[in-house]
Amino acid sequence: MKTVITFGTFDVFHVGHLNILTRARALGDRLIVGVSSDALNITKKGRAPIYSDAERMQIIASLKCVDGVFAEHSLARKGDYIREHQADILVMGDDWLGRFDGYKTICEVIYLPRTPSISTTSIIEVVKGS
Ligand code: C2G
Repeated sequence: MKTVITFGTFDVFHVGHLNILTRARALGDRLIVGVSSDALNITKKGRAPIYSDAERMQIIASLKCVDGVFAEHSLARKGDYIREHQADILVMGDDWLGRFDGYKTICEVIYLPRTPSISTTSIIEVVKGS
């Protein structure tokens, strides 16, 4: 039984998010997703996400490819989350390439290519401009 773990904000859920989650799940037998909390986003990006963490977790938990979700409160606690969920593989998009190599001592670390031409930021820009 191989457990895959991944992390993200997944704000204004789009097909790029779905693609990485589907591909992450295909690398193992179960997929656990750490959804970053609103407070973490305010620290990390200087603004709250459009959707609250409760809503983002509800969306992610409803996906066929996802077996469990939890709130990610701190970027620095990734090692604890990996151990708590007994993850064998950490998957991240390649915008994070190399950033999590330190966890290779406790699990396999795989970076998957991002889906081109779509992002939460670009969706927000289009909606704002309309
Ligand atoms: N992603 C993707 N293709 C896109 C957009 C996003 O593959 N077009 C991936 C990202 O690479 C990431 C995941 O979807 O692996 C979630 O993206 P974000 O919501 O932007 O997550 P981020 O804010 O980078 O949070 O601990 C790490 C953070 O919580 C990651």
